[in-house]
Amino acid sequence: MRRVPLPRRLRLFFATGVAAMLALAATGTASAIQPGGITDEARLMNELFWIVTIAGLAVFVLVGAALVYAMIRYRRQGDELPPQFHGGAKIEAAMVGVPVVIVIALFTISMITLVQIDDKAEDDALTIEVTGFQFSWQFAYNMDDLGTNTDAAAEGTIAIIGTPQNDPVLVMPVDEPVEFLLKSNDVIHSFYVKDFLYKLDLIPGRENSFTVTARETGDFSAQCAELCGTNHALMRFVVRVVERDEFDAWVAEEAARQLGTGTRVSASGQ
Ligand SMILES: [Cu+2]
Repeated sequence: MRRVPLPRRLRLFFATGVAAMLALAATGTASAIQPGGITDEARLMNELFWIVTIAGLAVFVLVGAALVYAMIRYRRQGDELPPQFHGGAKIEAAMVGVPVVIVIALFTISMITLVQIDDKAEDDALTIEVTGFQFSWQFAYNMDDLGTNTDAAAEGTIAIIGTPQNDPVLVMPVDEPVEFLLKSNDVIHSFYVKDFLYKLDLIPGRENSFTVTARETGDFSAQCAELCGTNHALMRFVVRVVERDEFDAWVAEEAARQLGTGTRVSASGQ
């Protein structure tokens, strides 16, 4: 068998390496363009993403470098059989030990992040009851459960009900924990707000909940992320994060409009 000369093998190797690096860079750029999220929870998840990505890249570079070194340094030098040996306690221990340490570290960091993200809101936090239906959303606010500034004696519920033609707007205050209670009366939907870096299913017969603290105001587009029927694609909505006083003014306005006439809007009705 004729040996392929080293320069050509090296060229092949580097071409493959450059292609792999370009592919990686493209992925990296896509992630860099992807916003890190607007909630405390999203930022924690984003941090975890970068920790895992950088750890993965470090392993890739170290293993790649060791591979290149071994390929060049120990390439076939001639027809003489190199020294043969069996086993290597130190190397074997390192090859088992290092990955175990990395896996334990990543598991621990992930668990800590998971627990922080799953942290439930205090009872006095604003609760928004989200009901998904074919094919839009209802967002209901109990007047006695509005977070800061709540009048515990207030009665009634205000609700924003969307239609497939008219995307509903979910209004929430910035800088305070908001709890979402997710329900469905028909099929499984999924509450997905890209800028929360989070989605959670709405399952008939059960109540899912999660809590976020938004840190940026603005309008953020969101949608159902579970194929739920013909008009699934029309199940969009907008999350509008506003300052607390703007939220209070909005609630007052909706309450006057929806409750002032004596018509009580039921949270469970569609
Ligand atoms: Cu849906």
